[in-house]
Amino acid sequence: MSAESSETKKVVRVGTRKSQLAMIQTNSVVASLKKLCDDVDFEIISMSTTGDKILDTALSKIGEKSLFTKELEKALEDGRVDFVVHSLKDLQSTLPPNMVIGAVLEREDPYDAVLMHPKHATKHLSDLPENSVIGTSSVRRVAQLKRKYPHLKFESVRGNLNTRLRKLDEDEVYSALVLAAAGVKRMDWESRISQTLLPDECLYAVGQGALAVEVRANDSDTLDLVSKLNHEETLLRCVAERALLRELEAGCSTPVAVYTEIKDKELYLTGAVLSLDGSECLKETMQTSLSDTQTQEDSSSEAHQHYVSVVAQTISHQAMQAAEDIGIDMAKLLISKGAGDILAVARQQNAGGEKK
Ligand code: DPM
Repeated sequence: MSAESSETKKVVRVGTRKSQLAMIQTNSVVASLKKLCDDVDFEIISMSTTGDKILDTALSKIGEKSLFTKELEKALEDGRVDFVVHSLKDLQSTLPPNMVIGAVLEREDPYDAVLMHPKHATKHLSDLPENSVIGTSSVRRVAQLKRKYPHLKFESVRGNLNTRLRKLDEDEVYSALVLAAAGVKRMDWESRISQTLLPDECLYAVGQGALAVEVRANDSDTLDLVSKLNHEETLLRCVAERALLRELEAGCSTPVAVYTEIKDKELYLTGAVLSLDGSECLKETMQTSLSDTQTQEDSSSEAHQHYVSVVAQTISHQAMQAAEDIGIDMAKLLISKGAGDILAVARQQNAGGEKK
C-alpha cells in the first residue's frame, strides 16, 4: 500500500480504562477488527474512572452507578472516542439513552476462580483452616460462598488485578482471592488458579467473561464496523442475563447470580437472588426456544431494535426477543417468591454499611 493511501485511512478512536486487563481486552478487540477491515486505523485513548480512583471503599458502598464506565461514556458522548471496550459485566443493564452495545464478543470462561496464597497453593477452599480470610469485594460471591464454606471469612479487596495479586502474595492478610477466571486467563495467570467454582457452589455475574463494545446509538458507521465482532450465542445468553438484572432493578453490587446455556436451539437460564449473608437464596431455572420461524421481510422492519441496550442487526429478532423475555419472566418468577424484599434489605445494608 502506498504512503498516500494510508494517510487517507479513516481513524477510529477507541476508549478504554488504563488497567493492564482493560488494555489487554481493548488491544484484542482492535486486533480482531484490524483483521476484518484493513481500511481503518485505530487510535487507543485510555483513561481512569471513578472506580479506579477510589480504592479505599468497598465497591458496593460507593453507591454511585456506572463506577467503571462513566468517564468513558462522557468521552463517547462528546465524540472524543468512537467506541469503548468494556467487560460486559461492568456495564449497567440500562445505558444512557444515546448509547448502545454494538457488539458482544465470544465469552471467555464465565466462572469464578480461586487463587491461593502460595503457602496454600495445592489446597481448595474446603481445606483452608477455620476463619481464613478470602479477598473479594463481590457481594454475589460472598453470599454464595458463605453458604458453601461457613468456616471462612470474607473481606473486601480493591484495586486492579495486579494490585490484588500483590496484596494476596505480600500482605499475609488473605489466604485466597476469588476472581473471574476470564480476567485471570486474559492476564496469563491461569497457572495461579487452584480451583474453579462451578455452578453448584457459585453462579456467575450477569455478563461475566464477555467483552462488549459501546457505541453512540446514532453512529451507524461504527455500529456497522463493530457488529462484525458479534458472537451470537454469547450475545443471546447475555441479553437474557441483562434482562433479568434490569427487571429486578438490581445492579452490579447486589447479590444476583446467573448461569446460562444454549443447547439444541433452547436457551436455559438459571437466576438466583441471595441475602448478603447467604442465609436466603432463591434459585430458579427456565428455558425458551430460540428457533426462528420469522420471515426475512418481517424482521427487516425492526432493524434498529435494541434488547437491553444490545443492537445486533444480523441476529434474528425473534431469538433476541425470546432471550429478553426469558430474563423478564425469570425476574417476575423470582419476585413472586420474595426476591424484591431480599434485594431491598441487601440495598439497605449496603448503604448503611461501614467503610472498608
Ligand atoms: C463487577 C463485579 C466485579 C467486577 C461484581 C461481581 C468483581 C469485584 C471484585 C460487576 N465487576 O462479579 O459480583 O472482585 O471484588 C470486574 C472483573 C472483570 C470485569 C474482575 C473480576 C474481569 C472479568 C470479565 C470487576 N469486571 O471479577 O475478577 O471480563 O468478566
